[in-house]
Amino acid sequence: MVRARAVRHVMMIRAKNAQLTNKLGSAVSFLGLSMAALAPAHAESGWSLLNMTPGVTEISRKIYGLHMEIFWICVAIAVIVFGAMIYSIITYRKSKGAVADVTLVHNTTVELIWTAVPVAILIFMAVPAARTLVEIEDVTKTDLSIKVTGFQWGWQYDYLDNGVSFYSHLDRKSNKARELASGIDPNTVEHYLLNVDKPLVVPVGSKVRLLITGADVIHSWWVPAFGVKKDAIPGFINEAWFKVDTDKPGLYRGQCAELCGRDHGFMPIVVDVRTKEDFDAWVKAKAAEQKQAEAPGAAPAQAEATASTTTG
Ligand SMILES: [Cu+2]
Repeated sequence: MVRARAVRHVMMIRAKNAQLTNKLGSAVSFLGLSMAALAPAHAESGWSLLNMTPGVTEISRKIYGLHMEIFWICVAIAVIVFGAMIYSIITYRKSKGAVADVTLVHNTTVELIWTAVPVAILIFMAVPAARTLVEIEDVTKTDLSIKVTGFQWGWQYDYLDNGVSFYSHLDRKSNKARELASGIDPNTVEHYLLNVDKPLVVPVGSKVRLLITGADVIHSWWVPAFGVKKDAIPGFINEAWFKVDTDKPGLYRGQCAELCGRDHGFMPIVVDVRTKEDFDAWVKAKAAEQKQAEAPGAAPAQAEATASTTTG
């Protein structure tokens, strides 16, 4: 019966009753609050801010789907269990002359049922979850590889296919406003602490592989809209991938999600997702600019690049 109920609830979700889903989802989805804050500007408001967002990749939508399916299963179980409990407490209370039913203490059939039903529910949840997990880990057939290095406190991006490499730091406006007695109201700074000087630029509709590592301590590269959150650990290379829907170019924001020291809160991530043509043009220009900077006689640019690494 629990299973039938669960299936019915899952079907409800598939009917995409978004409003109700968001309202109830919000009650338990604490993490979703910050995730929604990182979503693009056109994001929803009100109750839906408390839930996860479906994101802009197939994987992120699958993760969202799993989140909602399992949420509804939990709701169904809670309704059944607490319903039975509250009903029993009220109906069979001592003051009404209720006497404990001792036959249930060792009832093999009941014990079998309350073992089998949870196992069935767990399998019902584990199969789609495992399938999605395998897909998340599948970094084959990628179009582009980028090495992401977290450092105190910023990100370094190396485009392994074409040699483009740069550092990405908190933008100047946020950086100024965050200083003590800066006199700047953070509310007046657009995308306060969620903006960078140089965003990671990627093409839309391409499978982008990230090789994630850390230069000093453990950081974590987290962009909710892509369904990607991967630790950047010194001495290890973690892999992740994302493929943004072809109709969803734009700016997507994230943050370091591993407490990494004093300025942990000041190393945001911005991904600029462009059309393939725009991306190709950007890579070409960036590679040329870099080549020029590295050419003999271009010492100032080189010095500046080195300085940015050391000042972090
Ligand atoms: Cu960090």
